Order: sequence, then structure tokens, then C-alpha cells
Amino acid sequence: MAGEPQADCLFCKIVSGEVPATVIRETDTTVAFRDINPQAPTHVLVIPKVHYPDAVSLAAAEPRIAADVLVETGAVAAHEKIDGTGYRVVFNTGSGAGQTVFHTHAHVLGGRGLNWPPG
Ligand code: D5M
Repeated sequence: MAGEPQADCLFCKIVSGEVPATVIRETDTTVAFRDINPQAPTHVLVIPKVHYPDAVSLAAAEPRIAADVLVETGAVAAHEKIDGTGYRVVFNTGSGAGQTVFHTHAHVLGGRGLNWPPG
């Protein structure tokens, strides 16, 4: 069923605790944990607990949870004290854009100057 955990999904396993992660925040609907390959001093991933492959499919099916993910990126920024200087929220969508894990995740990046456009 849509949104159900997928046996072969790494981030579903982080939600269930089967795969360990450095979790910094958790809500009823989301988990925020440090990226294993950080691209900035702060690099945190915010994921919904439900499984949808990307942000758009999540928003179409579960708009409240999509909003929870976005709100949570701000809570992470405040937690990491990068909300004052600015930070970037990225949803890589599709393999051509660099998406490698097909469970919705927002990258929250900050703690250094960030160039635009990204590579
Ligand atoms: O981003 C997927 C991100 O997920 C990428 O930045 C590495 C990160 N990653 C992969 N495995 C783990 C574990 N086990 N813990 C924490 N972070 C992880 P994408 O946008 O799909 O390229």
C-alpha cells in the first residue's frame, strides 16, 4: 500500500531503527539525522516516516506530512544554529539530479557559504 515501509529501503530501515543513524530530532511524522557523507558543516536529512520515493509524490498523497517535512527543516536549522546566517534545503528528484535513495528526503545544508547555481 502507498506509504507503507519497503523492505529494500535504507531510509525505512532508519525509521524502524534496523539501520543506525545519528538522529538529532524526531516528530510523529518525521526523522532528522546527520548525512553519512556531509557536504557542509551542517548536513542533515529530514525524512517522512512514510515511504514515498520523492517529495512530489509525498506532497500529492500526503500534503500535511510534506508540510511537516518542510517545517522540520526549519526546526533543524534552528537546532543547528544556522537559521540566522542562512541555509539550503534541497530535494534531489530523480537519478539525473543526483537522487540515490528513493525515499523522500530534504537535505538541510549550512554552516558555510553556499554557491549558486549548485553543480
Ligand atoms: O541523497 C542521499 C543521501 O543519503 C546522501 O547524501 C548520502 C546519505 N546517506 C546514505 N546512506 C546513509 C546512511 N546510512 N546514513 C545517513 N545518510 C546516508 P540523494 O539526494 O539521494 O543523493
